[in-house]
Amino acid sequence: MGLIKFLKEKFGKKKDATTDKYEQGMEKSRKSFSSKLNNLSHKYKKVNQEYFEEVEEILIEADVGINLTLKVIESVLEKSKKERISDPEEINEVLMDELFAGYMDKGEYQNDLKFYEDRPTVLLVVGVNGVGKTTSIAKLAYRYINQGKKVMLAAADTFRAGAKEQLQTWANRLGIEIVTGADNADPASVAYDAAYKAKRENVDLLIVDTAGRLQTKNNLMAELAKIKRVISKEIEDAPQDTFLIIDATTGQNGVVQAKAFAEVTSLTGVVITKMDGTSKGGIILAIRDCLGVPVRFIGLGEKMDDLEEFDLEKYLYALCVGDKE
Ligand SMILES: Nc1nc2c(ncn2[C@@H]2O[C@H](COP(=O)(O)OP(=O)(O)OP(=O)(O)O)[C@@H](O)[C@H]2O)c(=O)[nH]1
Ligand SMILES: [Mg+2]
Repeated sequence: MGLIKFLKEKFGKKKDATTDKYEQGMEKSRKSFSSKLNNLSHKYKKVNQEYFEEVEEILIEADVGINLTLKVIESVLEKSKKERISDPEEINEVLMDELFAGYMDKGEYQNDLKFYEDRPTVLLVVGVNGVGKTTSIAKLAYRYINQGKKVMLAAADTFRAGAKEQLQTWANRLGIEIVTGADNADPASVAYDAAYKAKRENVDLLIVDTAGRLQTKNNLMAELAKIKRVISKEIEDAPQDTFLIIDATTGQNGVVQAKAFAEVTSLTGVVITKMDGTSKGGIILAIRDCLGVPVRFIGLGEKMDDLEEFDLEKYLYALCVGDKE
């Protein structure tokens, strides 16, 4: 059974709350992507060179990225020849299979954070300004508070005016502790204080916000390395995770940012925000293809509970199949 059929069977009949959220949040992407593919399969009776060229265009327009697009088209072409498939709808099934395989081939992944009995989990959050860093930190904190975890925040972005206050507001709203420093203080000193405190107060999760000044690559690299070093002095193996926040509406620019950050520090995951605000939902596949790093969570709206653990099947369902108009 092809992937589209499988997804229809799995999610089409009885939908859980998260599938519903994916469907609603990705409405713009779906309208653009799946309606274009559908139109194409009505336009052509049999696939030919032009058909594949049009599919290529659709994938690129959806921000799947040129590399992955070319790879996927090549495998679809190969399969269509080998298995003598000429029906456009069947070809679209093969296309979906290839997109799915392209993500999975990059290796095993677990999206949810891991917690430890004997020490806090520390999550370092990086990303340029305006991408939804603060909101995503608040959403992640909210998620784990609801799971009964003790969460603490650290405002290690001491550079940008107002960053501390913004995070403080969220900490107050969520009723959790936050560690801050003076304006322009060494971010590593804030991170160290927070790690020290988190360990002694038996915190389950410490989320550290950082300044994302990509324009000074070497400084950023040194700053993040120092933050990681001081945290690991207090807490073994910490930070266990480093998430990069990427705004889906920035398209290929987001992919460029991701590459740049991957050069300055090792990332364990990406959070894609504002998926609800773009019609180019393919960026998730492009990021995974370029970095190999999994997309761990996606932002599907502005509300606190509009952050979902990334699920490849639900994502592809919402992108290509879902029936919500
Ligand atoms: N629709 C939508 N809006 C989002 C999402 N995530 C964040 N936003 C909005 O994006 C805007 C910027 O979010 P912030 O969290 O302040 O971004 P930031 O990266 O912390 O920004 P600076 O601290 O100013 O650099 C806010 O208006 C958020 O409500 C999302 O998943 N969907
Ligand atoms: Mg912010």
